[in-house]
Amino acid sequence: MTVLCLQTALLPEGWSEGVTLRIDADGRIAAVTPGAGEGELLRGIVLPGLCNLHSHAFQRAMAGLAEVAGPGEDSFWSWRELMYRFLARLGPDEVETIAAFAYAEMLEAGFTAVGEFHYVHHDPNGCPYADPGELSWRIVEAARTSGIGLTLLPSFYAHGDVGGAAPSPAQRRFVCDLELFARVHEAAGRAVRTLSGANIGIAPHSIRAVTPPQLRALFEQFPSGPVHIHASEQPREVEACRAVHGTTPIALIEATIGLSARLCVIHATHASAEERQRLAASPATVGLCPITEANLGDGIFPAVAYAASGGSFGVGSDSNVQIDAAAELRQLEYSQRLALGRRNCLAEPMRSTGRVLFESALLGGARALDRQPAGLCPGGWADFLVLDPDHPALVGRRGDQLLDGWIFCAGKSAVKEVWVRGRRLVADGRHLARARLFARYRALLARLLA
Ligand code: NGQ
Ligand code: ZN
Repeated sequence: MTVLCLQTALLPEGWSEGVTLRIDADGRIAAVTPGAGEGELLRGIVLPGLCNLHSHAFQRAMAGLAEVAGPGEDSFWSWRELMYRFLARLGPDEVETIAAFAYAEMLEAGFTAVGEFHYVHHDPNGCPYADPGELSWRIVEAARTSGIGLTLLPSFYAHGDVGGAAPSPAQRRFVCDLELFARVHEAAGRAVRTLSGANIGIAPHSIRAVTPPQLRALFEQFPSGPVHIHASEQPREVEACRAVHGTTPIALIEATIGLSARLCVIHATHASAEERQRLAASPATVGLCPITEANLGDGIFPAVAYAASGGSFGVGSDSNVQIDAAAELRQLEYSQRLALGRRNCLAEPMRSTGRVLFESALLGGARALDRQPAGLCPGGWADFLVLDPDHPALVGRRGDQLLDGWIFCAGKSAVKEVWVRGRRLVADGRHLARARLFARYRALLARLLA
């Protein structure tokens, strides 16, 4: 049993001082006792760790490399071509090296778990590896090395566009039929079961890559665990869906598998007002990726209207162009301010915007990755971060001002320690294995970009 005394902590019931946290041998919280003051003192501000509900880890290695204007107008679609070209040079070792370092960076930034939307299954020619779970194993090994909590979401991808179009040559690495996918998923499940704190779901990639009958078959074949799907990120997808199916992507998903608590709709940027209402009234979550959506020019999700109707959401770092939990929440709020021309958009009257953003993403992220209960409470994983009480953006602050200072001013520079399943993985803002993971990552990048 580990016993810690948290100087200041955000508990489900609110801010508390001198909290004694008892953690059992597998890293779950056994007891939380506010005011008890027993145990090894952790100086600073303790927050429950956030789930990063949507990552494509390999894209971290191309961060910043798609910021040069092309010959024509750049868009999500031209970025995707560059991303495919970059991906063609990555094999299993490269995927693992990039993911391990990206996960260490996520931990340093305050994310204690990641939902890896994992769609690269085969070699660059589209041939399955000898073990169809090869790349799933690599993601699991990256999570093991870094210590991050993993929700592995093996992705099913069959087509190049809405209506069952053939995949392009660059998409061959993603493609499975239902039978091959079952083998990939089974191997992925075997890998996941070797890792404490890991779970598995499915990720039908999008209604571009998956037909409605395939979506229904997957939902039935895998009757438990999270179901993540990209939808309505770009107007072109919505138009193509209308043309082929006579309806919009999220309505099509609802008609096919319903809007259950298992479902996390990634992006939903261009959801219609009706789809947005129906999502908000359902137990499904929306996975917002505010930094990537800004970077790719996707558009602005109407988060204020969605949250006002009770919708739940979490955040993801998606393309990993930047890895910073606080910055995702800040970008989400700022997108609403820019669109609406007002301030403190996501908070109810007289509440801290940082507090509302943080708690919404905490609960929504845990639901989307099926990692409940969220927050520092008995039965949950002992996953938390410690903000530096001496950071210039935090000094003199109390209560929710600390969250506002972290989210709107400091960002990841204020993250001092991160603990996952009761183990300290980040100290003084640096992952304990950073030097080794970075040496490998740097050598790989030097080779890739030579
Ligand atoms: C992905 N990323 O799966 O990496 C996608 C691009 C696609 C984003 N949607 C591929 N941001 O959607 O076709
Ligand atoms: Zn994505």
